[in-house]
This record gives sequence, structure tokens and C-alpha cells, in this order.
Amino acid sequence: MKTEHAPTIQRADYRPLSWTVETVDLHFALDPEATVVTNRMLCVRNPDADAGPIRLWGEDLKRLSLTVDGQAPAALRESGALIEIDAGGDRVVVEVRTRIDPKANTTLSGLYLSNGGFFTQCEAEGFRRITCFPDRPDVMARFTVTLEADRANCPVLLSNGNLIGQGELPDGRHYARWEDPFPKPCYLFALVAADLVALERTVQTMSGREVLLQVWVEEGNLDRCGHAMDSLVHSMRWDEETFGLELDLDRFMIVAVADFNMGAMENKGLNIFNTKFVLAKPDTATDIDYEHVESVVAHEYFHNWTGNRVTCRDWFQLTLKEGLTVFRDQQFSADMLARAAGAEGAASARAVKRIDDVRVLRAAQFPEDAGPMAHPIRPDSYQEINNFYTATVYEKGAEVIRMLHTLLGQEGFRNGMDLYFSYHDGEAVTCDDFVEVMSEANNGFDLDQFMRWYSQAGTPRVKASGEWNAAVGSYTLTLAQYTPATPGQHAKLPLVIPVAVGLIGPDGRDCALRLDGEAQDGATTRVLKLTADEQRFRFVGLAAEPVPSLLRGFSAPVVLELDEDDARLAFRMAHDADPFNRWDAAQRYAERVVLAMAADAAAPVPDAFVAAFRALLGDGALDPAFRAQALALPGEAYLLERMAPAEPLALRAALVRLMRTLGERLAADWLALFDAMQVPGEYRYHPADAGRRALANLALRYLAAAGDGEGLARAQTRFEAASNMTERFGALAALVQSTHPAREAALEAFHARYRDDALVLDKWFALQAGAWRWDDAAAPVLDRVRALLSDPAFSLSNPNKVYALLGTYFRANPGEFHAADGSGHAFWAEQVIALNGRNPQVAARMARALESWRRFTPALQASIRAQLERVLASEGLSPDVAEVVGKALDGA
Ligand code: B3K
Ligand code: ZN
Repeated sequence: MKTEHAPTIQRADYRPLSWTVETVDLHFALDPEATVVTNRMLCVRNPDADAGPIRLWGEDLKRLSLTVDGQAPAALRESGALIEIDAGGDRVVVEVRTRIDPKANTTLSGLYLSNGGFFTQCEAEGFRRITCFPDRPDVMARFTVTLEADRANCPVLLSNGNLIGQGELPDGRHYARWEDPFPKPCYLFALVAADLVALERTVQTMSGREVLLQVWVEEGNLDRCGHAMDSLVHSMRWDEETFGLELDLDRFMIVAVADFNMGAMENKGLNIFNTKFVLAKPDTATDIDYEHVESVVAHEYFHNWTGNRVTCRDWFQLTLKEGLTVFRDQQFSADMLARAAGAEGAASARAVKRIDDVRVLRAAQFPEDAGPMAHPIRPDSYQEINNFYTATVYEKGAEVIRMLHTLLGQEGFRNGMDLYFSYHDGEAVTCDDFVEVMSEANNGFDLDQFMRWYSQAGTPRVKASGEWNAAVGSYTLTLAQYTPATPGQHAKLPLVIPVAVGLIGPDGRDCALRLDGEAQDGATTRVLKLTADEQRFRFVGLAAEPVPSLLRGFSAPVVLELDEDDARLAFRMAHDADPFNRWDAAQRYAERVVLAMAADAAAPVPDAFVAAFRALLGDGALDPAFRAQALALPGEAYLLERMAPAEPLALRAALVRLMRTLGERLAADWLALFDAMQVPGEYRYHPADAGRRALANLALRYLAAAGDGEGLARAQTRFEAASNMTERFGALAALVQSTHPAREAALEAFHARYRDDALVLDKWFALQAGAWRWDDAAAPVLDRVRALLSDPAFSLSNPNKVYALLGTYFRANPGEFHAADGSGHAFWAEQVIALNGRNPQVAARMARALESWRRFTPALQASIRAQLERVLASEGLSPDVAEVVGKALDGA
């Protein structure tokens, strides 16, 4: 058992184990309440480590027997989850039999039940909840697995690798035997025993091998697997074409399960997915769901090389596989979008993807990096590793890989990847190993200073200023950097920051760039390398004073501080040749307006802003998907982050007012836009159609916010007549985010239509939990959330339901959650405590919703602190929640 006060694990304490495992033979006699696991391991002495005992970890297990070479061990010591066994010689067979109770396992880590079937989740440390094992990623062993189960309940028996035997057993039971030819860490082990059916496809890999692809789901869902299958095939092709990486197994399986803590898991050859990221058909999934299915399928598939073939030496290196794999899936999605858009629209399509990714980074990672849980992409310590599957490790980690890609170029990066696999295939390595091969493959490219990105936490600030010298036609750009202090890390050193720069002339066109002392090469965007605290870059040969466009494409995960007046922002909103920066100019302008309105409830919406907004709205030359991004206001979480102190209620009031005003003043434009964006014909998931639907839905949102009669009528018709979920749900969202009397009836109709569809009901829960109040007399959203807790479709045991209802309320509805009377905070404590006893990982995720409490006004701080203390003092607190709440209260 884990103890209540989990010790802190330090990266610097890493030591190789004295004994590792060469082969594992697992036998599962599956039973819902008493599964017996027999584990035969060939343990071998590690020549690279100091002499010591065999170390195994086991948690929540009933140990039935343990032998070493068939004998009771001479000496066995236990402390917490750790078991140490003294053994002689160099090779011994350790056999452990354990009994586990999958039905009682509500943590969804280890072996558990979902709808009568058996499923596993082992990353990070779930395997020790199945059997005793050296549960560390640097122990890579070859697995053979035999599953035995009741045939009627579990006709399908799956594990990693290849099926090497199956047959009948007495008493209505049957068995299957699987062998994985590739050594792997135990976190990649998986089994599934359930009543499922598969969509199958056979494809050829680039070397001409035939492989069998399967997507396993419950019978009624077979008509929702096609998109996941297509996405898998596209991912395979992309990895072959882009990185020369081929599927290495004869069979690749995806299994969908409704109870799952996160999105999906890259178990070798047997990926297990949350149903949310597999199932999609037009009537139940939105365009965004389709996109997510594609990118999560790709992400897990790409892990086969970046994560599985080459894995992490220890969990501190998590970003080695996660940052790199997120970068790969982002590139894949961008390529897919660009391909669908054709040559003309490719740049805009890529920008739209980049904007999406940066929105996530700013909304989730920037606040994390500024709060009590701030950590470098490679943390130095943790209490509970599951708390470190963070936006920093994943999303900032991907940004760090992207910067390497920018610095080394496409080809240099590919050469580095090739060398990485040639050196480290089959190994468990570190982030240093990765960066070292990148350097070696690029003529010793100096990445020493770059490594600071792995060790420094906090979002760097880049402060830019420009000076125009009319007499000589030069423009001097001064860039300075600093990184604010983070908990436990006060002094920061300068980083290597690639800053992509363009200069826009008064005619709105990009100038050809020439740095002083360099030749003119016609380029209009240059990547400047900022490495010192402050540097100057002098551009020459300019005819008139330019407007700088900095950090194009978001070339580094930093906050850009640049003094730009409204007119300049409007100018860049209209003319910046870099679509990302054009979007960013609109965001900056909107941020400025909304924060001014939050600071002063009487501040009007500036006419100039409305005009700039209208110009974008009506610019038919712009791709609809891009316009939908540019016309969506900055996220509330990001805006709160930009406010000091954070005042969620004032911010919400400002957002309501701004949306209303934009809806009212541009009503005719929105109506025309909505009508122009209709997509005729049958639904197909295609980025071009998706962009039009997104823009039409956004138009409805503004019209509904303004209470526009014609807009609301259109929303209602669309809701009733829609042929697909994107339109139906978009219309419902518009109605719910309004004062329209049909609001409740629409929610009910939606519920009636989808009452048996768990994934669609998640949307229904989330929509209500995330609703704003458009009418001052309306009841607080908390009343609704409380009522929904007792809806028959809701369950605290199902993570998707928790994320939809509670997660949305805590994390995506700050204007309601932070109600001045503290009711939201008290509710939070209640729910975190309830979840803690059931599922610590899910509880800890919810707990994190209040970690940035010190940024709020004093009254809110007092309210939140009391609830944090209440949770900390509650009985049986898991290490997961204890770490989050403890760090939140500790502060810097
Ligand atoms: N590697 C898994 C995440 C496991 C989370 C464990 N708490 C999914 C992914 O990143 O692909
Ligand atoms: Zn991953």
C-alpha cells in the first residue's frame, strides 16, 4: 500500500537495478473478484549495476506464493510496496502467485472491470498492482501471456504481440496465449478479456509485409469505428513517409473502453483507448471529435517507435517520449489538414492547427508554469508520478522538440531521428541521449545551452522594442529575455529562443529582410537566435518604418511583450502575412479590450475594435476555419492568467458584455455569414466543411448572446433539422448560452434522443456545467451541477462523466465556480474528497483546479485556502491529491 505521506523521489537518485528480467511468463486465471496471476520471471544480474538484492514492487496484492528457483527465498524483506530478495548466482527463476480483485479496483490502474470485461492500465506504475515485478521502465523483458476466462462473458482474449495458441478448457472456460517478440517495460503490458467485436483491415507496410489492423469495440458500436481505422492507416503511412518508420508487428489492435482515466494508452501492439477517442459517426460525433480521434490514434501509434522501441530510462524522462510524440502527432495533423486543403489553402490550414495547439498551451501550460506545480519539462522530483502527465511535460515538451526542429531544419531533424533509432533501438534512455544524437547528427551542433529548456521551469518573457532610423533606413530590434522565478527555482539563466521575425511595410506587405553585414536573400521571415539576456538585430535597406511581426508561427513557447498600440494591432490583424500572427494580433487586441472592460464595468467596447473585428468577419478571402479561430475570443483560463489579481467574476461580466456587443452591433454580418456558411449535402468529415460549420456555429453563438431573434430562430431550426452532431450540438450550445425560453426544452429533447449514448450524454453534461449566465436572475450553475450529480446517467466512477460535469465546472467555468459566496469552492472540496477514495488519479486532476489560488483577490483566496485545508485534513488522502493540495498550500 502507498502511504499517506508519499516520499519525494529525486531524479538525481537514479541507480540501475542490480537485477533485471529477461523473460516473463504470465498466466491469468481471470475471475471478476478473484483473479489469480502466476508470474514466472527469469531474473538476471545486471552487469552494469552494483551488487544487491532482487527488487520487486507489489501493491494491493494478496501474495499466495513466491519462490526462487522453486524454493522459498533465503531472505525476503518488505517495506511498503518494495520487496527485496537476496539471491545467488547470475540467473534465477522467480515465481510469484498473487490474487487480485478486479471488481473492487475503482482506481482504473492495474487490472479492472468495465461493463463486465477485463482491462488493464499499467503506465506509470499499474503493473505492480497486478503482480510483483521490478516495475521500472528501464527493465525491458520479453513477455508471454496466457489468459484463461469464461467463454460466455469474455469471448475475446487479447494481449500484446502475436497470438500463438488458443483453445477450450473445462467448465465453459477458454484460453489464449500471446507472445510479444519485442522486449518491453512492464508499463506497456496489456490484456483485454471481454465481449467485443472488431473492425478489421489488412494493409501492406512499406516493405511489403501484410499486417492485420483491428479496432475492437462493443457490438453496438461497430458502425463508429471507420474513422479510427482510417486514422490508423493514415498514421502508418505518414510515419513511413516522414520518418521511414514501419509497423514492426503482424497485428496491431486498438480496443475501446468506456472507463478509462485518460485518453488512450500505447501498450505494445494493443493500444487501449477511451471510447471518446475511437468512436465517431456523424450523428454522435462533432468535427472536433473526429479531429481528436485522428490525432489520438496517431499519437498512440507513433509511440510504437518513440516510447516503445526506444523508451524512458526513468519516469523523470517522460517528456522524451511524450514531448516528442506530441510533436509528431501535431506535425501529422498539420500535414493531413494541409493535404486536404490543397496547395492554395495549405498554409492557412497549418496555421489553424498551430493556433489550436497554442490555445491549449496558453490555456493549460502557461498557468501551470506560473503556479505551485511548475516544473521543468524534465522534473527533478515528484511525489506521485501520475501527477506529472502534465501540459508541461506534453505540450511544452512538444514545443521544445519543435524548437529543435526549427534550429536544425527538417533534414537535420530527420537525420537526428535516424541516428536516435540506430543508437538506441531497444534501449531505455534519457533526454540527454536524445539531444546528444541530435547534435551529433548535425555536425556537433551546439545544444549545451539549449538543454536549459529541460531543466528550467517557468514561461520565459521576451521583451521586444524597435528603433527606426529614417536617415539610413535601418530598423534595430532589441530582444531581451527573462524567466520569472518558480517554486524552488529562483535564479534563471538565458535560454536559446528562436524568434521568427518579419517586418511589414506601410503598404501591408512583408519587406525583404537584410541583417546588417549580411547579403540579401529575398527572405521575408528570419529566425533570430536569442541566446543572451539582451541582443540587438539591425535590419537595413528599408524604405519606410516597418511594423514588426514577431514570434511568427509561435516559434518559441514564450510570452512576447511588445508595446503595440490599437492601431498597430488592427493593422497586423488586417495585413500580417503570417496567419498565426494575424490571429494572434486579433487575440491581443481582444485581450486588451476585455481586460479593460473587466477593470472598468463602464468601459465601452471601442468602435475601432468592432471595425477591425467586422473586417475579419467579412473577409471572404480568408479560409472559414481560420476566421472561426480569429473571431473566437481568447480563452477564459488564459485571460485570467493575464489578470493580476485574477477576478473571475469581473472577467466573466466583461466577456458577456463583449460577446453581446459584438453580437448586437454585427448582427446583420453574423446572419449573412451564417447563411453563407451552410454546407449542403450529406455530412462528411472534411476540414473544409468543418471550417464552415465551425464558423456558422460561432455566428450563432454571437447572435444568441445578443438575444437576436433571427439568430435564435436559426439556431432552433438548425437544432431540430440538423443531420449531424456538429450542427445539432452547435445550435444547442447557442440556445443554452442565451436567455431563450426554448433553452430547457432543447436540452430535454437532446437528452431524449441520446439517452442511451454515454459519449453524447457527456456533451450534454458538459454543456450545462460550462454554461454562462446570460440573465442576472438565473440560478447559479452550481444548482444545475448538483442536480445533475444525481442524474441516472451520471457516475462518479466513470472518468468521462467526472471530466464532463465536474471538470467542466471547475476548469472551464471560472465565472461560476468562483462565486463570491464560496459555494463553488466548498463543492469542489466535497467532490475531491469523494473522488479521492475511489480514483486518486481522477481526484488529483480535479484537485488541480484550485492550485493557482494565490493569483486571486484576497476574498477568494481566503475562501479557497479554507477548502484546500479541508481537503488536506481529510482522512485517507491519497498521495496523488496530497501532493497537489500540499504544494498549492506551500506556495513558493
Ligand atoms: N502514455 C499514456 C499516458 C499514461 C498516463 C498515466 N497516468 C498516454 C499517452 O500519452 O499517449
Ligand atoms: Zn503519449
